[in-house]
Amino acid sequence: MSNVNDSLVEISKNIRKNILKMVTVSKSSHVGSALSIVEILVTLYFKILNIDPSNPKKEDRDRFILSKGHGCSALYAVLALKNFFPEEILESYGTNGGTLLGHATKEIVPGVEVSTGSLGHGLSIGAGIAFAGKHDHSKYRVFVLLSDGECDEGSVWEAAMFAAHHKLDNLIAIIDYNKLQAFGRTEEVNNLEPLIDKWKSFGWMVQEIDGHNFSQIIKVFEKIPFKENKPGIIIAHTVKGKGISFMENQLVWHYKSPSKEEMDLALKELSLYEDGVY
Ligand SMILES: Cc1ncc(C[n+]2csc(CCOP(=O)(O)OP(=O)(O)O)c2C)c(N)n1
Repeated sequence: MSNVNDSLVEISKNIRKNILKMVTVSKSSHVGSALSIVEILVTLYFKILNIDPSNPKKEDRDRFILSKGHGCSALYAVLALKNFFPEEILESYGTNGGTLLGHATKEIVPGVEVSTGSLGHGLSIGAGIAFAGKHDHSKYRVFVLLSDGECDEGSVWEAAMFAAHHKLDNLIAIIDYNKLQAFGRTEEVNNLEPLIDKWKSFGWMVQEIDGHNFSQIIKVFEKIPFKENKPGIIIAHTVKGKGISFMENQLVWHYKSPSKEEMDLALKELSLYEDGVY
């Protein structure tokens, strides 16, 4: 493994630690959803996106939209580590009077481009921003991270048609394909397969990766645009609850929040447990 990947692995461990603490202290849901997207977010924010934490509204910045807004504890942890705001603010996540709410919220959280949480809207908003970018001859790119369950929404496919029609090769969607939703397996709730063929038939250039493998993630992002005049989509195979053995692929961790003991156990697995630090 290269040095670059080593440092991304270290950053990811830190992000997982912060996610676990945030959801435990606030007794909130969606820990599995957040753990599923850590490597994708870390690669984007620490290697790929053209962004400046000291100037979050910089005109030519790349735009990132977390369409699966319920996974925002991961985004907040990444934004804090990237110095968009002080790490201490993470402690207020999901608490009364705090600024970090349980779904991604713009304006009050520096670095969050779009408020999300109601699933199925991020791609439409991203397509609109990408369309505006083309119109203005801007160089920025728009990245939208969706969940698999979100693809049940008709609005996703409306945006898919719009983006292909308008040749938005500055738009890149990523599907966090962890195969679990809130109440069941994706294939049982509403089977998405053949997912790759569906996106291809909508006029998108499709790439498929392991969404926890840094080499694959970096490589695919470096290929953008996948093809001139076509929007790109990355189907990232992931594991809900990734990194914590007793949370991996377990539906219960969509809604359940960890107890203090479960958090300690999880931090021990990450080798980041510090007795008494909570
Ligand atoms: C429009 C809409 N309907 C329902 C919900 C409630 N909800 C929150 S998360 C979720 C599904 C979770 O599964 P998935 O979208 O695949 O995301 P994951 O947590 O696996 O990343 C649902 C139905 C919502 N947030 N928005």
